[in-house]
Amino acid sequence: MPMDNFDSPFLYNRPKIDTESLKKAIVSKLIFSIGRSPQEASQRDWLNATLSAVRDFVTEGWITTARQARAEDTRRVYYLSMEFLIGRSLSNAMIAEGLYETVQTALAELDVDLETIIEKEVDPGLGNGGLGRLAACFMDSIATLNLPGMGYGIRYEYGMFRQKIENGQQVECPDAWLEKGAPWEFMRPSKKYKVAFGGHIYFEDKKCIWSPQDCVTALAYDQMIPGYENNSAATLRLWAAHGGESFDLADFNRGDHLGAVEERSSKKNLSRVLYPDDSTWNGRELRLRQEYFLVAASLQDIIRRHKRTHKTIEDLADKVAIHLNDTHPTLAIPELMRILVDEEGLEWENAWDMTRRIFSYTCHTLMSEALETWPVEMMANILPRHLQIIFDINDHFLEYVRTYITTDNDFISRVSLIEEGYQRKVRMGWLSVVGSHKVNGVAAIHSDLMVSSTFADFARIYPERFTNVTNGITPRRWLAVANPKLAALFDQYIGHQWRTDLSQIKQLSQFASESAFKRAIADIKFENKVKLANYVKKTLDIDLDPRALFDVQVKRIHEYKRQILNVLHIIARYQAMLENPEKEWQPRVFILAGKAASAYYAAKQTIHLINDVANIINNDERLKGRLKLVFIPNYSVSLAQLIIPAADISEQISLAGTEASGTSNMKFALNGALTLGTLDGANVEILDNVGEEHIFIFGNTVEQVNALRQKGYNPAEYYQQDEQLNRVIGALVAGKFSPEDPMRYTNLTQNLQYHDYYQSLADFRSYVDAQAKVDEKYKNRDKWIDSTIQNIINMGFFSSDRTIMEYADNIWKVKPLSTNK
Ligand code: 26W
Repeated sequence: MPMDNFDSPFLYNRPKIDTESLKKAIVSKLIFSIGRSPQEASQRDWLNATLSAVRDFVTEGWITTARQARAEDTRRVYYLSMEFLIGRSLSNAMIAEGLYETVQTALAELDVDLETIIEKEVDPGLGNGGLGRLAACFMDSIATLNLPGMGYGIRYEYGMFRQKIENGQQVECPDAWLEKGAPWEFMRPSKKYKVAFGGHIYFEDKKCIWSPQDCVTALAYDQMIPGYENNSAATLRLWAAHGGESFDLADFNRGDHLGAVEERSSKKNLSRVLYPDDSTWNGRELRLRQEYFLVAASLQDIIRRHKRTHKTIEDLADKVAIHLNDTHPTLAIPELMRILVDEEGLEWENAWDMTRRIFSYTCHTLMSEALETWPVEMMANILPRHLQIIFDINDHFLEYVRTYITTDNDFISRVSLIEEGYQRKVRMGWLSVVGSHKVNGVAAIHSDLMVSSTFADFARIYPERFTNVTNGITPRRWLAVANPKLAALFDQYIGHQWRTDLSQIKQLSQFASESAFKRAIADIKFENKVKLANYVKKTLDIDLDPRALFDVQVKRIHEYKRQILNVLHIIARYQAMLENPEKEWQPRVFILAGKAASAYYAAKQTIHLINDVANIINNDERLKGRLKLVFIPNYSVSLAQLIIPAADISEQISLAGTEASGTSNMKFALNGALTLGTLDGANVEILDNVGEEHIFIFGNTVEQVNALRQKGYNPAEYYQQDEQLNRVIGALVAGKFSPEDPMRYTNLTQNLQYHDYYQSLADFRSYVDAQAKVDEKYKNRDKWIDSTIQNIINMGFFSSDRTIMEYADNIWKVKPLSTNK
């Protein structure tokens, strides 16, 4: 390969570039790549020129990494995910390359403000929430640990919709993120594959032949993921479907935005739009096609790469690990079987053994409605050969179950990969478990619940297959990039090793009682709050006092996450303040943000309610500004980077047993917010790490939740017995927050009064009491800062570097490449 002979004096011991040379590099990009002179360049032109100048630095290390992986011929891991929420590239890349200050000075000398252009970069919204952001943190860790790994995803032309709030309600707008250009990506014209759909199958002797009806071309676009100061970079390869007609934005705006895209989509429009549903599954045909598109293109690419350096496919399982990020890419299991058996001519048993050694699977949820199933009929139309293979896998599997486990027919029908009934369905979760050698949950409590509930039958069949890998976050983006002042403070005290070994953050404990250190922490938090307050003033024209306690809940809007419980407490506080206006109330600002799936009525109502309550509270002068509520529109990775460092309280209030892990809980704690949370997801491990004096835990445990459900949960018992709750519900029923339309929340309140599936009313009292403790603690600012520090210094465990090393050692069996430095 010509690239293997590529050599550059800069590849090793690259000299740090000086300001003058960097200025030249940026101006040269501006003129020769962008085609603008410095005199006429817009801020965006400067951004693009800077991005491509910085990109050049990463590219050298990227090429070396790829060459090294080829030369060392080690086992590699491929991370398959329908979502990657990578966030903006520029700041992260500058920090990874140690270039931040030099770029800042170079641009300043060119009369350009770095902060201004950073804010202009698009934030690619190629994911819904936690699962997509986790995949991005993992790529960052893979790059930083110099692991031989690569990500595969889809280059959606329209990412997660942009959320606007009009008259208090969510309005969805298309996110045409590519329109402004994507200077960070590399198009790979030589990497294209055909992906086939439909048609029929027939047999020639014993050999099965699939004769597809149509086919789409997948084109590769690479995103470089820079490793932190290690002169290496990982690749995230995103597939775009080729061709397709235009897309009617007017239809999109009219409401049924997915419907509009789907109808107009010829089969070639596969990568047009990301499905904006988080935790619900709705069986749309285009989604099934998207999933197969990702899988088919990625497997062809993986096998092509393998064959380039290996004579045989037989050692594929020694050289390749493939990870399934939830069940969305699970068609890779029958697809690999198809390739091995139909195309490579391997025996079924051999192919199956290889397949199982290659795949591993992470389950990210316990919600039954999120478990993917596809109608057999739909799969028969779109992927007839894959359906046939799934039936064969099922036959082998059920035969095994019958032989090794004495069991009844009920058990067999429960574990069958095919759900029987009026409409037969393929159970993708079951297929993932059967086709993988390891299955993991994402936090200790979640992994326990997984084997005792969702996968209980499978845990009996394959007890050694199930394991836990607690999620983590990258300290580069979530501390160094998002909170540069705090990062610089830590560098000053303990050096900057914590950036690649977060356990070192514990060393700050020796300064934990020093007043200068404590003051610095408090000052930085205050500055971050001022910054957020300025943003809120500028975008929403609401005044926030940075001296107030900032209480934040930012995440997808979902009933199980219980934003409603937050609102119930805000209303209770509002009523209490009006009743006793002279009391010394701790000034509070409640901040919420998050998107609702476009067809999720209850979630949209929640957003409307938050905005209605905000409207009343923020305009009530009797409160003298001591209570504020803001809903910040269009939550995204870049907004998270602004909001999280400004929080005093992190709301993690899901019903116990519903949030698999949560990852924002880790980001908040690392940035010094105290968690107010239930014993759910990773909150449990955060409690273990920070200690109970430094966290506010409330609410029922999983056991109590289940017991309540078993005995027949009756929400009325709670609001009838709790006077304060009764008044809150009363105000809602009376339409106090929507006087112009008093019936607006009838559905919402009836649901709470008569069903309350997520038991908000059962946890109300304990939540309100915990909130009172928050106020109490905040009065003693010195003690509060102590707890802030204890949160920060005990977050070492929650680095995604630790998470990824656990995957690498225990599941993927891959080792870091020798170092590039
Ligand atoms: C097919 C529709 C669909 C789409 C996305 C179903 C389910 C999902 C995801 C599983 C939702 C998700 O993002 N889950 C979150 O994953 C995070 C990373 O592990 C966890 O921290 C969150 O608790 C979990 O909700």
